[in-house]
Amino acid sequence: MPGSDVTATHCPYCALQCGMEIGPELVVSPRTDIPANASGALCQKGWTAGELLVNGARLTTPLLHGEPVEWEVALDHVAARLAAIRAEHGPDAVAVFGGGGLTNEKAYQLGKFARVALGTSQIDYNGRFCMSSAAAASIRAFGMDRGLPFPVTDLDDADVVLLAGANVAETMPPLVRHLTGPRLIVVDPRRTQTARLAWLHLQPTPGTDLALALGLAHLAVAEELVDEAYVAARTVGFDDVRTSLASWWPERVERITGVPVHQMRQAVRALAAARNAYVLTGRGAEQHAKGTDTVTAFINLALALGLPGRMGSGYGCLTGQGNGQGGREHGQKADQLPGYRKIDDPAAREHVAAVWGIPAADIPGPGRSAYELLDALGTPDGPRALLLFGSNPVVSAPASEHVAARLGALDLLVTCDVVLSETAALADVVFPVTQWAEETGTMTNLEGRVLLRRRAVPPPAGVRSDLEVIAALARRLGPRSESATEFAPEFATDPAEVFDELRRAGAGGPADYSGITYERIVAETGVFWPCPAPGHPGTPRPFLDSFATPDGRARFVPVQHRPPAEETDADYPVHLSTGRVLAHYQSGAQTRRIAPLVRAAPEPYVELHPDLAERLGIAAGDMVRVTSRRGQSKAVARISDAIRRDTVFMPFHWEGANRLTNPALDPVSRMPEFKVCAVRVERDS
Ligand SMILES: Nc1nc2c(c(=O)[nH]1)N[C@H]1C(S)=C(S)[C@@H](COP(=O)(O)OP(=O)(O)OC[C@H]3O[C@@H](n4cnc5c(=O)[nH]c(N)nc54)[C@H](O)[C@@H]3O)O[C@H]1N2
Ligand SMILES: Nc1nc2c(c(=O)[nH]1)N[C@H]1C(S)=C(S)[C@@H](COP(=O)(O)OP(=O)(O)OC[C@H]3O[C@@H](n4cnc5c(=O)[nH]c(N)nc54)[C@H](O)[C@@H]3O)O[C@H]1N2
Ligand code: SF4
Ligand SMILES: [Mo]
Repeated sequence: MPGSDVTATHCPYCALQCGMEIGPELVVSPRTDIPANASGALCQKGWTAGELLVNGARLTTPLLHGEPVEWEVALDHVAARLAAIRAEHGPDAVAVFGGGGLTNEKAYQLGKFARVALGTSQIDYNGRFCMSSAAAASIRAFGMDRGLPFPVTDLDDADVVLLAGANVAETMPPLVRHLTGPRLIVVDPRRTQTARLAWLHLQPTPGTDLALALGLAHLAVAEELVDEAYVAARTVGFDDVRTSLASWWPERVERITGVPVHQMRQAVRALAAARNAYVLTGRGAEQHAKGTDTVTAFINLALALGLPGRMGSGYGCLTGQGNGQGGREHGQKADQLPGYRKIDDPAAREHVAAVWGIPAADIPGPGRSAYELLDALGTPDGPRALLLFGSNPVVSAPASEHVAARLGALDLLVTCDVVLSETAALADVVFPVTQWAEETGTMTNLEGRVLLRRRAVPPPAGVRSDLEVIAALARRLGPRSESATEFAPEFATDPAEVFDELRRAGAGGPADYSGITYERIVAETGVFWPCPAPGHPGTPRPFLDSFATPDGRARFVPVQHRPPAEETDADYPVHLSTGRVLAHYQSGAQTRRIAPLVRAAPEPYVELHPDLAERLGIAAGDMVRVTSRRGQSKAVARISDAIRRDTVFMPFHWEGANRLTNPALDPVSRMPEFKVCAVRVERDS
């Protein structure tokens, strides 16, 4: 147990939410009581996380047009501008953008702030860029979206795990310790660190996973590997899917994906022969304009093999951000109310409105999705003001130059951040806020385990918490003139108080936290939702008895392959894919300010195959110009035979990669196509 000068908390970064202790001098060490990293592992980012707390780049004073000002001046200015914009253009002229790194308490409060204090329908968050396609597919198939509907430690005992588009050796290194037993099948256009650990590496052309999953399912049917008893007992809709698979014979799939038929056969046979097997998807398969259908095709495969809802087997999505799971449950999403309820469900509106103390009619309807919201900023019908909490879209949104231009067209841009990110640098007002170990709050990790991230150090003088900023603005805005209520609802600033309200607002919804308390989280090393009552043990494996559909059965949904939104042609002959490296996190706002991480990964680069490089006259270390229909970006050439000849790869942790990416959206999830577009690659002479 940690001594009094050591605080048990969790990592500031990814969805694994490794347990860590922060000791004197801000030394970070792994906890051994949190199952995800009980082996004592942390990644490079985790080990160096203490530097976030002492970093010289930290903001400690509000900025108004780039100049330091007093808090009251900045808050008064923002509230007055918001009130004026709302009075002139209506409540939807003010928009809110949140993030999956925010605690549950903040995500909840942000949703309430938008609907109650601002009265706007225009709120969404960066989770649309992350796992929204997998969430949509899981809801369609299982009636509920809990990324992994099982503890990560279940993976330890698997015989076979298929990882489609996830490079966990770089994105969640401690997870690899749960994957050393099983045979790994990795689907990735690059021979990544993860693919190097694999028993079988399938290396498709980017944007063809849907065809691949259909081909694998076709083979399962053709080779009579379908678990007919499971399909009959636990699912509906298989006949239509069986029919829809008929045209996806393996030779055709090989032509589309480039994956040899014999490798597809090996993969399906291994999965079917295993006693315990998992199909897991990451962003590589999901961040496409057909991501929802792609995940659906992988779920269909898993269902045909009888995996989901059985002890020791299953389908799961590897959620990414620190609170990627909880961030999508409590109402910062355009179409959602707390408890993972639908905003257009009359019963949900009544329940939440009662907790908020307003009439249900006062809750605005669903608004625009993240990219559509950014795209509408400053247009005649779009929002004129944006409040941004915990995201850096100038670096992380697709078609980022266009997004920066839209941000520039606003009458008012306000950000809350810990550093002056590229987006904060464009803002009219920046509020400096507390971060992870300076405040307490709950995070729900990729397993659906609700964790307590505790305050370990006092915040620097001058900063306030996101909750305090929200409360201060709400107080200044007062009651809405167009609302039926006369009083201004309260916005608590104590995380524990907000959590209690969140539990009430979400009670009865799919993501029911009402039985979870801070005390229980500590005593039980986390509690899995749903946990609908104080005495309820929590639900590590929600689908063992039945799925969350009305009849308890999983749904097979027929889907068909289609090409990427943008195909290569004579002008843009190469596929670009994007993703992550070990040392940096997301837009890099935090990690590009930490010296050891910058040493490990100092600059943006383009990875290309030696044959492609030779054809283009490019040598290792050359400056390369990459051009798409959206824009141009320069980066250093890295030559590697780990990537396909028809594809180049760029990490998106620096401004640049997203100038190129295609904002084509998935029709269901509204997820942009980050993982494939067409580019031209030239040596920068
Ligand atoms: N180091 C680090 N770790 C992180 C993060 C970070 O920024 N840095 N972010 C966190 C977050 S928010 C997330 S969402 C997760 C993401 O975790 P991952 O999904 O593992 O990360 P990515 O690198 O985006 O994508 C994974 C792989 O998809 C491959 N890929 C590209 N195109 C395709 C395709 O068309 N099909 C297939 N099958 N694969 C393709 C890429 O080559 C890449 O190796 O990581 C989390 N952990
Ligand atoms: N090309 C390409 N683009 C991508 C992806 C890709 O694979 N390829 N992946 C997408 C994915 S999966 C994701 S999740 C997004 C993420 O991209 P972003 O949404 O930009 O995420 P971060 O870089 O984590 O931004 C978080 C910001 O919040 C700040 N911050 C940290 N803690 C707090 C806090 O407590 N409160 C507040 N107010 N601020 C805080 C940080 O300093 C940082 O500026 O990028 C997406 N963009
Ligand atoms: S794997 Fe994720 S949670 Fe664990 S130390 Fe690294 S960034 Fe932190
Ligand atoms: Mo993400």
